[in-house]
Amino acid sequence: AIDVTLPGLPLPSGGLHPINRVYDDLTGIYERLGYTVVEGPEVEDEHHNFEALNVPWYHPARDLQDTFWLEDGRLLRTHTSPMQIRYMTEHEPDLKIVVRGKVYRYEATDATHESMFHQLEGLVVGDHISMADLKGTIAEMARGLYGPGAKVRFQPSYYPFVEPGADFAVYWDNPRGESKWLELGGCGMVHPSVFKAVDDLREAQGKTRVYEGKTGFAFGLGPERIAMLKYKIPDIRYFYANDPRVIGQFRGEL
Ligand code: TYR
Repeated sequence: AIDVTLPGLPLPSGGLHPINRVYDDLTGIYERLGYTVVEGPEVEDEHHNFEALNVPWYHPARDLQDTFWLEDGRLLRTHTSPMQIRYMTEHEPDLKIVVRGKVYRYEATDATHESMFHQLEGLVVGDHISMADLKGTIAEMARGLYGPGAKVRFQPSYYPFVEPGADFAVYWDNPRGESKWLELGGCGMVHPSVFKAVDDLREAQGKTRVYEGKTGFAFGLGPERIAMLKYKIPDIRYFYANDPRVIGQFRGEL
C-alpha cells in the first residue's frame, strides 16, 4: 500500500558548471555597462573566421595544425572573433556587445590546453572610441571580478584584427596571499581592414556601408583561466571530463 501522507524524498539538486558561473559573473559586469550579450555559430567559414579579420592565407595562425576543418570546407571556429564580423554585418553602429561561446583548436591537450575551450569576446564601435576607453573597460571588468583594488597591466602584442594590439593581465589579490598577475587575454583597437571587410559584406547584401571611418575596440579572454584560479582547479581537462567528483563540488550553491 502507498502511504500518501509520507513526506517526499528530497530531490537531488544540480549545480551550475564553474565555466557558466564565471560567464555569469562576466556578462553581469558587462550588462551593467550597457552591453548586449550574444552568441553565434560554432561552425564557421574561412571568410568570417580568418579573412575578414585580416588574417590572410599565409598567416601562421591559419596553420592547418590549429584548425579543425570539416569535409565541406567549413571549420570549427578557432576564436569568437568571427562574431565581430557577423554582428556588424547585421547591425549598424554604435554598438557594445559581448560574445560568449565555445571555440576549438587542433592541438595536444595538457593541464592548460584543451581542444575545446571558451572565450568571452567584447566589441565596442562608435565615434572617437579610444585606447583609454578600452583600458577603462578592462579595469572595470577586473574590479567587478576581483574587487575595487584590482589592478590591470597592458603590454604590446599582435593580433591581425587590431592596431595597436595588446595583451592584458589582472593582478589577482586574494586573502590566502596567492596574489599574482593573471594573463587574461588580448585586445586592441579595431583594424580599419576589419571595418572595410564588414562594409564589403554589407554591400554584397544590399546594405549601406556604415563602418568606414568608425572607431572601436575589441577584446577576448578565456573564462577557464579565471575559473581554474577561482575554484582551484589544477587541470583544464577536469572541466569537461564529467567526473561527478568534480562537478559534485558545485552542486546546490547557485
Ligand atoms: N581572438 C583572439 C584569440 O583567440 C583574442 C582576441 C580577441 C585578441 C579580440 C584581440 C581582440 O581584439 O587569441
